[in-house]
Amino acid sequence: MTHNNPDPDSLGGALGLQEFARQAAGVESRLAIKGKILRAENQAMVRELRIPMDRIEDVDLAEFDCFALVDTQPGFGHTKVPDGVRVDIVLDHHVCADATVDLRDVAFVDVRPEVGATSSLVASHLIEAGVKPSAEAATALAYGIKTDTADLSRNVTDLDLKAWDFLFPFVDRKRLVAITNPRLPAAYFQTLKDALGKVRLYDGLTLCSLGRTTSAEMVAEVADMLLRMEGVRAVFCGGLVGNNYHVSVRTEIGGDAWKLIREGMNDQGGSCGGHGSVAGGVIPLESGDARTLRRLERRLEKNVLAAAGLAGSNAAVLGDRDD
Ligand SMILES: [Mn+2]
Repeated sequence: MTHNNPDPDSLGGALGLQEFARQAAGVESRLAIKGKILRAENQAMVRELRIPMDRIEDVDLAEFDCFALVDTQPGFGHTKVPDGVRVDIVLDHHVCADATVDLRDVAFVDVRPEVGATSSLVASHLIEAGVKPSAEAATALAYGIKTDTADLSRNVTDLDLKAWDFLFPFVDRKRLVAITNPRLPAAYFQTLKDALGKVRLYDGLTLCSLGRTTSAEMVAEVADMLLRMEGVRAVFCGGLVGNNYHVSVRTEIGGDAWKLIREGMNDQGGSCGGHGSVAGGVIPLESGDARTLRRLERRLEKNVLAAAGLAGSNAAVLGDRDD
């Protein structure tokens, strides 16, 4: 099982673990998810690689001897381990502030927060076991590494590079390109247009609240995009999906995204996690009405500015061209 609304790294890691179980141990497994596959790229990944998966609620868990969590940990806000299930394996690279995480009863724990992608960590087990991955597993793992490390540019360790070199000869490059460049719905560009109108620029720090939006992935995508602006060293981006306010933080390499999200979300409830220059979190709200949302956004902005040493500064916005 992955975290809710699985991203490429969690899907890649899960597929890699299945490959490991099949080839190194002769064990068949099923991949189960909760939530939806939301980004167009992630949907293309599932389609191109024909990733077989079930909804966790449709799986009869009593039929299984072993339960693994990939790219997440028990107790994380975006992961609900089904009642009565004992977790046997945890493969992850996130740091978490939640005190509820308890790994003492888990038989096999491999959590390495310094590694750029869970997919790299899973690939290292394939390397050690001498497993030659299928094109599907290799492509999924490689795409997981590619997305979590922004093309091997962020949070990269020697292990990520070693995993990439190992996987690349097995990767189906044609399908990898199809996954990386899918067609996008018009609604995507509408969201982008709205987001740009809500950007608040401070000295080296950019905030953007999308208001009500389509998915947590959209929040992450806008955060990634805004970090590319010249002079921007950190981005704090949020958006409401249902009654949950999702936050994505990005910093330039060497920055501490987790510190910024922790201090930004201070006293607002919810949960957050992250590693290096990437962090994400979610704040459950009692109501998703406009007033509640505005008040939350104001408190977050105040916290984030204080955390960045910018308390009291004024925001600039992306205005209309006047020429
Ligand atoms: Mn990951």
